[in-house]
Amino acid sequence: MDLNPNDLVGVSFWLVSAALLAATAFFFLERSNVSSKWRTSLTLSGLVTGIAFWHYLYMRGVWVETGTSPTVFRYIDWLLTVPLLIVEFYLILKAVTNVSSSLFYKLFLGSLVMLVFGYLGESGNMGAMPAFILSMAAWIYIIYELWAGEGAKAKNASNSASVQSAYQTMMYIVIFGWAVYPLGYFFGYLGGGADEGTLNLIYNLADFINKILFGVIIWGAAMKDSASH
Ligand SMILES: *C/C=C(C)/C=C/C=C(C)/C=C/C1=C(C)CCCC1(C)C
Repeated sequence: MDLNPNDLVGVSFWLVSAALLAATAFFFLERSNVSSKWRTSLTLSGLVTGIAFWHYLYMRGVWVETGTSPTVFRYIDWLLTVPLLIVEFYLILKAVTNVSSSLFYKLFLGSLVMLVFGYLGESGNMGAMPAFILSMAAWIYIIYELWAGEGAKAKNASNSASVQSAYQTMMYIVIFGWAVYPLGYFFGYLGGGADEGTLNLIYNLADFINKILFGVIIWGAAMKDSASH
């Protein structure tokens, strides 16, 4: 099916797909411009945008053909990319300081709990409200670990200004950039309001920030740190 030029939501799926593909190429190509300890972080960023690109092709198809939300594809995408994004905190800290592997498990499990309850709520396998509360609790737990828990302690103990500033910006993305999704869930399922087109437009913009910009911040820290050694 052709893309209707008046279909803003469809066009946003196309634009974000193209940006995700370009970002994937960028992160993999830039691996050779940073020191070796940063390469895994860039690989992960490239995997996140690559996985999302693949899902966007299908999500755009669902939207263009049916005009409905591609919820299942979105959740499969989140299930793969969100744990990878959150593990980036562990990796950038590990590049410059000693950090216990328990931080890795806490962030990883926290993100899984957040998404599983979100899906149970959206798919109708669980009440929308209890699922929302449990998912919110997991997200708040992640923020706590990053802001004041083990992640914050490791960040403060590291002597790398580039990692500290990247960590800070990434944490704000997890707080403000990620807040778009629970707001969407809230208005979509509990507040009884937002139409599917608006919701998808907002989700697509949020994905651009939370997947591409997030990787670009890590790339910036990696370039700075690599140049100073
Ligand atoms: C690339 C995709 C990203 C970063 C997706 C992030 C998704 C979330 C932070 C979703 C969070 C939710 C809650 C905190 C409560 C309601 C249910 C969710 C799953 C929408």
